[in-house]
Amino acid sequence: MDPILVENRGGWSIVTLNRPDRLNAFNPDMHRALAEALDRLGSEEDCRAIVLTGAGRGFCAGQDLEAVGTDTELDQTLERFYNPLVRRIRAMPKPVIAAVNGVAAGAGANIALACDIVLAARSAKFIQAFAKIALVPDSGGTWFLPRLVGEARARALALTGEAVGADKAADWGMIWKAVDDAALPVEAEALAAHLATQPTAALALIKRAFDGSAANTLDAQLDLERDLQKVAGALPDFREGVQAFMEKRPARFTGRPS
Ligand code: T3D
Repeated sequence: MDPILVENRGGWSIVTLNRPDRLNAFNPDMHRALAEALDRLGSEEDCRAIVLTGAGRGFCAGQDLEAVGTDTELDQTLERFYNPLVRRIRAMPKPVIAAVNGVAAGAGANIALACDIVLAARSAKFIQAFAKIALVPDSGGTWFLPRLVGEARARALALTGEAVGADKAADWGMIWKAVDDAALPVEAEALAAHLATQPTAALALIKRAFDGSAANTLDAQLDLERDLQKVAGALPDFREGVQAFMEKRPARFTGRPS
């Protein structure tokens, strides 16, 4: 069974973590297949948005604890697999939507949070499961969580490993939206299909602006916005967007950088 399924939906693609009997926990094969798929989709001009979801009843249960065995050099797994995965998602020059169809635990939760927009089925849960096995939240969890939900909630979630349901996650600002379970694929597809018609190169610049803001002072961020706006202003989609507005018609964006 392929650990990762990739389907081209015409303008956007859906990537499915596919080890449902292990709640899509990561092993090295799944990591390698996901990296290969994301690298390919990242450079495909015709793919203008990506949906990441899980097969079966879970989204992802993090590291496959059978595969890790008694390995004590866990830093190597992070260095080889998880950290490049989070960096790949953040640097992807197009929107990445997590469609969290079920439980997202450990690194699985934080990989969802690394995505640009997180939709979750109402029955899904987010669990910082690390402390329960005497580990530290990884895959960016200690960076994403305090920024999303604030220090108090982030610390408590990491220290207790308490599950957060999708509705509460949305109320807390951890994710974009909780939707009825049956509606998740439809909502995720509609969002991806919409984003695939938008000015992709400009969306990539927006991602860069937000990534920069995390470490920047207001002054530095103003400079970054100025620099990115210079690039955006030279995009053919900017000309098309303005022209479409003036002509009172929908814009026909190519998404291309030139
Ligand atoms: O470098 C490194 O390697 C360190 C990196 C660490 C990154 C991490 O992600 S550490 C955190 C690892 N993940 C966990 O600790 C979560 C473990 N799983 C759970 O706590 C529970 O499975 C869930 C809360 C996610 C879901 O519970 P539930 O009751 O809905 O399902 P279940 O019955 O526990 O799981 C269903 C099956 O999936 C079960 O197999 P079975 O009994 O049907 O044959 C279970 O063993 C398997 N499974 C679930 N999670 C994992 C897993 N198998 C391997 N690894 C898992 N992480």
